[in-house]
Amino acid sequence: MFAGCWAIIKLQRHLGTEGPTMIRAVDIVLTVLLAASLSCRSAFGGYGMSLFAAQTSSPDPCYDEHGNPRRCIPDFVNSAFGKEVKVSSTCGKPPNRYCVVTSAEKGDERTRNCHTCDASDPKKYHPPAYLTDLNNPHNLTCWQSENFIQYPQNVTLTLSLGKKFEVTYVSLQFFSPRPESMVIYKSMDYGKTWVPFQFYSTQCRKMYNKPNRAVITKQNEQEAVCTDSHTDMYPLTGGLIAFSTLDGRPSAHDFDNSPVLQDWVTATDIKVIFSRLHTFGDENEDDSELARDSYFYAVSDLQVGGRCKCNGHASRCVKDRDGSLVCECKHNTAGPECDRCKPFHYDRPWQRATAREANECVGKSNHRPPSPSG
Ligand SMILES: [Ca+2]
Repeated sequence: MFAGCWAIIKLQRHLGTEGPTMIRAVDIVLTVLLAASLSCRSAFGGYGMSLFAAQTSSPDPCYDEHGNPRRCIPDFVNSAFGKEVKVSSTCGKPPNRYCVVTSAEKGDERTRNCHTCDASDPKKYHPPAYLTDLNNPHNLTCWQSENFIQYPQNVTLTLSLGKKFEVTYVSLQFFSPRPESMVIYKSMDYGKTWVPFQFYSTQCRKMYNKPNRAVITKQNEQEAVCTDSHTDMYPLTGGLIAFSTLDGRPSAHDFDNSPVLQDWVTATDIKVIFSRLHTFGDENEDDSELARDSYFYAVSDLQVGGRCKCNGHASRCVKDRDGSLVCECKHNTAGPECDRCKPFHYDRPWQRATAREANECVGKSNHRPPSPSG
């Protein structure tokens, strides 16, 4: 019943213990608020509506009270919320039996309760849409894979964010035990190429040819590491995996001046690959069918926490005429990420805004914007 709340508290603890920067501390608080506010957002037509309300009730955050430009950033959001996730395996087509293993504690006797997954019955189906729907702790909805898909055959979840985001964390709340091995990837070019974000495995070297818990230095800040944390089979349900993109990266405290990390957190798409299941070692026994029906992946919530990437030149993202998500650029900038100067404003090279300097684009006839709304 309180599994969802527990997950948020745990996520908060996870992110909080490893020295978040000031910016990220704010993000964590917002993460908690976000979970509470998502229900309101969906009731009022979602993301756009709540931002619209914020926009009309306060002055433009991209300019100060004197009309001078200043850095502005879009709200922290769960950018996965309501988005489609493409998955390589879902139970129920045709209908199949699956068995949930429970035991009060590690070492206790295990019991199996079997059910049916059936794509033709909404009450018994576990579609991918349940990964990114409203996460109601009182009524958890789960995506579930087919039974016993084991290495080298992977199960893949792919999520397109629709534009560039600066990702603070990727989290998965499991209904099944967490995988024995899995990888989180990101793409910066809408899924053409992928780079690993993080590896999780009880055997990093064997599965991914990576050392376990390698130290990140200034020289390899843009490198994915492998860890055996968060890979225990217990808890059998409700386990969380939360990857914080800046955790343990030396330049995180100076993010404004680190193009490497600004690049590292940027993603248009996220992909999660489950490589190996945990088993109790009973899958080859006499009653192996019953045992095999107990092994599958089930996830109740996939979140990608972050901000629409606008390089400090927009306070919100909006849908353009084609329905694509774009930054609402200020400071005489243009482009989907406010990543260039708008025409006739090339007197100074484009730059990302920092906390100290808005770095607005300027033109010959217009060295200050005519009005805050311009
Ligand atoms: Ca769900």
